[in-house]
Amino acid sequence: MKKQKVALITGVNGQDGSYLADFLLSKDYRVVGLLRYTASNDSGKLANIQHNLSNPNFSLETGDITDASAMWRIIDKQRPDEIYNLAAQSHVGESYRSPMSTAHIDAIGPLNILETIRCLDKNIRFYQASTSEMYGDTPGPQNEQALFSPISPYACAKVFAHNLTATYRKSYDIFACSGILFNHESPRRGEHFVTRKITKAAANILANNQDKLELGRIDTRRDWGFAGDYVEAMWLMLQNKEPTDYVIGTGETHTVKEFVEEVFSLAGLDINTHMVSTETLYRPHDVAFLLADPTKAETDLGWKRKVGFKQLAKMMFENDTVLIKGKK
Ligand code: F7E
Repeated sequence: MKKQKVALITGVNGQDGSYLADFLLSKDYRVVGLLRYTASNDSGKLANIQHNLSNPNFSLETGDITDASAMWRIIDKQRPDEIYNLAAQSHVGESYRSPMSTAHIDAIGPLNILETIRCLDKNIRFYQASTSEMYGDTPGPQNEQALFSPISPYACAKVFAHNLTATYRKSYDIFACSGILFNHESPRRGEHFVTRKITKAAANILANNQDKLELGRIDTRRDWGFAGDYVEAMWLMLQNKEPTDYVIGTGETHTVKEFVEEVFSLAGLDINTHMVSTETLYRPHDVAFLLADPTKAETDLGWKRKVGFKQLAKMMFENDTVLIKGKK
């Protein structure tokens, strides 16, 4: 009988972690999710994984990726075949306010995991969540050869982790790769990211809970895809013959304003009446233009996004409409 594969997912309760858990469980993996310990019994933090809690192939460990001893203890106990490092302080704006904790979580966290793999079992395959933010001011379209030019503490920490992953691959022959994922969204997206803020506000305005959506810059461009599509790419990278890094995105770019227009047209709302852009929400420096060139992933992995921009906006807006109606 074929041995059941074991995957450890850090950040399992986040958007990507929860979609990846669903995906791997559907492939008959035993999935171990890592959660950061909190003394409060906040049920909200389990919302994205609630539906898997009774699955015998799903279990949770508590620990923090910034704690090397905790990572050693958990990896030694679980002996996973694959580790997906999705835990992060992932809010770019917040990284300006909390640069040190961002560096600890996003740079030292992956180092702790890679060191454990190196010392304990070099057969464990490792996936690092890299990001299009690393390109900063580099003009698009961005592919694997484009220059990293980070302009936020978040992006600086992610570049460190990205380079470290390649270093462990080259120096120690560890199957370690990074997915350079462009923005990816879903109904499970955190409410502080711009797409979810927009879809939630539109639903709230329709329900008379809110009058205006306040945003920062609306002229920045992002390549937005569906998170559910992107977790498959993570898995494909670890099933590859050779480890290497891949850009994952849609190959389409839109401004924040275009996302608002798309959602507001679904809601029948007037952008001039219900949206305002205020400088107080601007970042010290914002990435202006992101556009993925995912040719390498499409060619090597046979991966392609399924959900497009309009479908994504609709899916998220409809979900928030249902959620807000349910709260009334
Ligand atoms: O901002 C602008 C903001 O926070 C998108 C993370 O997952 O993707 C994400 O990073 C744009 C920026 O995503 C608001 O200034 C305007 O230009 O949704 P976001 P992000 O910064 O692109 C990458 C790939 C990651 O790796 C990150 O972890 O929207 N914007 N007004 C706003 N953004 C927010 N959050 N809130 C606003 O009110």
